Amino acid sequence: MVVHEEDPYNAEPPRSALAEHAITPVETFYSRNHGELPELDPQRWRLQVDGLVDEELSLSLDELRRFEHHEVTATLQCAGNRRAGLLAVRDIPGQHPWGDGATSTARWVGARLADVLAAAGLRHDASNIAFAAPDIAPEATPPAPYGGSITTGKATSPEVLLAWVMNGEPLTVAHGAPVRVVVPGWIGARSVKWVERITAQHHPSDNFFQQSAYRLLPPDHDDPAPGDGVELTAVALNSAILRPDEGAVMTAGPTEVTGYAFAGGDRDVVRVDVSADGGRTWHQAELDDQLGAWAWRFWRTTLELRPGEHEIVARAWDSTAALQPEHAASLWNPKGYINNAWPTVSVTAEH
Ligand code: MTE
Ligand code: MO
Repeated sequence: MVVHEEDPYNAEPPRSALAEHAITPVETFYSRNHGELPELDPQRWRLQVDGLVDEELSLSLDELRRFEHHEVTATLQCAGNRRAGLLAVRDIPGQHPWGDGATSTARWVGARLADVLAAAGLRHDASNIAFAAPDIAPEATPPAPYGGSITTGKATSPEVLLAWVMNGEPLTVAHGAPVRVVVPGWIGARSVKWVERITAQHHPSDNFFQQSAYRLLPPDHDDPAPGDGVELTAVALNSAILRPDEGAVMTAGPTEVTGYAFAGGDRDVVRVDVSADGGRTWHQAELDDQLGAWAWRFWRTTLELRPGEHEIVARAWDSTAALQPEHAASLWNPKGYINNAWPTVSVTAEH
């Protein structure tokens, strides 16, 4: 793993490791933590459900597991994925320089959040569902527990889970044991780990990570106040080249190029183009089989590389016919979120 910080642990797999499996093994799955990992005792863990509900619930792990089990294959993608490409445009002090690996895909099993909310008698006037966790984030001012919220519309969609299984194994501590929220298609920040409380309310969460972090600010916004900018929800259309790696030196001739593309929200990736000449001419890549509506799509193509230097570029299109933006400079923002510019790698082909 490429470790950006040991404590709290923040790490991403190198491109070559991510490329190996469309379902990312747990040891390879990126880790994004804002505070020290809490070690919760599953026997004593309780999930409180409160706010705009007819009946407050306090569920043990066994009680949660009595709800119907559902499996969803979902990609998580941090809003800071590919931030390194924004740092190359203009520095962003104090933020991890994530490469293309702050995203991974797993098979999650859990109860539907919708079923738990229905059991509590969710009231019709609740517009947002907030999640609270016990880990304390020093970057909040003052230091505060992690949390966030999603709209009730998303929270009651069938893909949103309270998950306790990841790739067939109980969740590990780093990924949120005993139970985390999984919000497919939305930025990773909303998939709250170690969730302990779910609150139905009239407004988004007041938590630092809803009101101050994970918001898109205009480039000249130097001193943001809570609530400024746009709250990030669905993941933007994005892609990365995983093979060959940046700076690779290979023998000239047919060269396999592979990567991922992810559309976020309820959009799908419908086409990926790859260029060997910096974007002057394009070849359509083949898309691997779909893993489900909420997962990335691996793609591949073979380019004929003549001896010399080549700039390989990719670009994805989604089911709304949207295309990724070309340059990171056009989307630079003060916290370095959603860099979904065309990925490029420079390689050298030798005789
Ligand atoms: N939940 C808690 N309680 N604390 C956190 O720091 N990080 C969030 C989210 N859930 C976080 C959290 C962010 S920003 C992301 S991208 C995902 O978890 C990362 O999930 P992972 O570490 O399992 O990959
Ligand atoms: Mo994130």
